Amino acid sequence: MTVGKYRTSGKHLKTLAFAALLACSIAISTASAELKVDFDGGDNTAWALTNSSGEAPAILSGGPTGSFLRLANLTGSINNSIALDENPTVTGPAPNGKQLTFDFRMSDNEANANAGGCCNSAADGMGIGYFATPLYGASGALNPAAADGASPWERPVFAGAAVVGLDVFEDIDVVSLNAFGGVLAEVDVRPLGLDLNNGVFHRGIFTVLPDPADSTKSLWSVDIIEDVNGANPVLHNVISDLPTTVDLNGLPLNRVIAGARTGGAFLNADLDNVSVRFVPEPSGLMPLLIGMAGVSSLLRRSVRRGPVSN
Ligand SMILES: [Ca+2]
Ligand SMILES: [Ca+2]
Ligand SMILES: [Ca+2]
Repeated sequence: MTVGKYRTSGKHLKTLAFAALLACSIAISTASAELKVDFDGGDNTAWALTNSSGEAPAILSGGPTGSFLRLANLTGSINNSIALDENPTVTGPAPNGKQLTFDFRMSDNEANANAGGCCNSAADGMGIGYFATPLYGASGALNPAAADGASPWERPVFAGAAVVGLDVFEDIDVVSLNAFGGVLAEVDVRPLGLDLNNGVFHRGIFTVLPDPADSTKSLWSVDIIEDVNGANPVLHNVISDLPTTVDLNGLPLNRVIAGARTGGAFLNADLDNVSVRFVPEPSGLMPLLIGMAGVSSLLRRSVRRGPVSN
């Protein structure tokens, strides 16, 4: 199936509804509140880097969409972050929902071996999400993964945060969704045909929408557009409409923080095109949302829970 620009792997209607919603939100985004950081002069939100161990993060030029942030390079024992300031236009209650998108690129096992890394596997991975400002502050540099005993970036289980993790060690490809200090879901994406660290940019999309059946809950999804800058990008529904106990009217104030880590095995971990937007007012989108809720209840996929190798 082809939905707009994207070929889909799921071939079901949820994808169609999602893609339509995404297209609408992109089309409307110029007129609605949005956080945007692209490292090419288009940033509307301040950010700061933290180098907690190993080599420092750096802005590099020459990516497929201009400059990008290299959070980790192919050396050992790195722990780095980028913390965006709270952006008042996309923080606080989001009764119609909210969407975080980010482009990520990680290098493969061969690059790790060529750089002298151990274990026949790239490592470790990266993560990105929302961090509550009462706990993490509203501005300035911060690496919540830096404290002793803190969660690692590729398995980002932080209190007062909702974070997507991308874990590739040891020779795995696992996406996790973590919130409130626990793991909501973890998915091995290899059966989807998706390689998280094949050296090209993929686009992660973390969407929170109202749960039409329960106002005390919301529906959380993670989708990945494989090879987003390539000739044939593919949309993968990784986690679909997971009911989660968050009332969007009570969504706390928050800021976006991302980070990456290496150990005895290494990877390049790159980030570009970070955006956050509210799902627009329902006037134009409610038919889509209603349709989406209808088909998703029919087509909701089970999410693998419990232990996946980490
Ligand atoms: Ca860029
Ligand atoms: Ca992989
Ligand atoms: Ca791991």
